[in-house]
Amino acid sequence: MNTTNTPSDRITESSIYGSHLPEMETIKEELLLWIEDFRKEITKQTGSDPVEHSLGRIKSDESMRDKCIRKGLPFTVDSVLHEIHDAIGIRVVCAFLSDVYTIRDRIVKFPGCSIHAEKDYIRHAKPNGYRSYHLILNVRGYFVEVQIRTISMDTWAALEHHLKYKKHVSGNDSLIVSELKRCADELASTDISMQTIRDMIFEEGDQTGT
Ligand code: 0O2
Repeated sequence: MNTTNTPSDRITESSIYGSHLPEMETIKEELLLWIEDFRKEITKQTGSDPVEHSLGRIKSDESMRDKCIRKGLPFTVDSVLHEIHDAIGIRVVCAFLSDVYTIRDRIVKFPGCSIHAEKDYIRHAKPNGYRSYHLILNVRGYFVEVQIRTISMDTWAALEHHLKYKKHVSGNDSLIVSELKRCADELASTDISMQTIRDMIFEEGDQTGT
């Protein structure tokens, strides 16, 4: 038995992703760097940072196991890499609505990536009020789920996750469901107002040459 494993060997051995894990980590880091470089570039050009924060994660074995059970899949490398598309996850949180689409346009230009699926839950919010822009990319044979959203959308998703996501909410909980939806819609309306204010400030700046 080999007792001289490196830390990365040990992670590899204990994970469902096995020997795929180092490449998955590399893809995650490269994508985050791609976003970070763009962020710096835009901030330099316009003085306005399009990204509030970004983060990446490899879905834990525990979450993956739960997801396989939920989807009726066996907990195998094939399931987690091919049937499930968010083993690698990136989330980008933007200040303004228009930034979400600016970031989307940058991300899809990541060298060697192709778009497997794209869901605009901002223009087409989920019935419960969830909003976010989702991209499923294929990068060097691995799926990556990218979620791009505003601070308001992120706040709602985090709070809703705490409250009920993945827990059964029955018809008797319709008040909870409708209250959550109301909060999501109010935040969405605030996002539109904040975007309008930003556009007014920028237009004014343009007119005065500042
Ligand atoms: P998590 O947060 O990773 O533990 P999928 O379930 O991914 O195979 P589906 O249903 O088409 O396929 O995915 P969808 O609806 O695009 O959602 C994928 C992810 O978006 C979820 O991953 C959540 O992170 C987030 N999401 C979607 N709907 C909601 C929602 O109503 N509330 C919140 N808070 N997040 C949501 P996971 O793996 O389900 O969960």
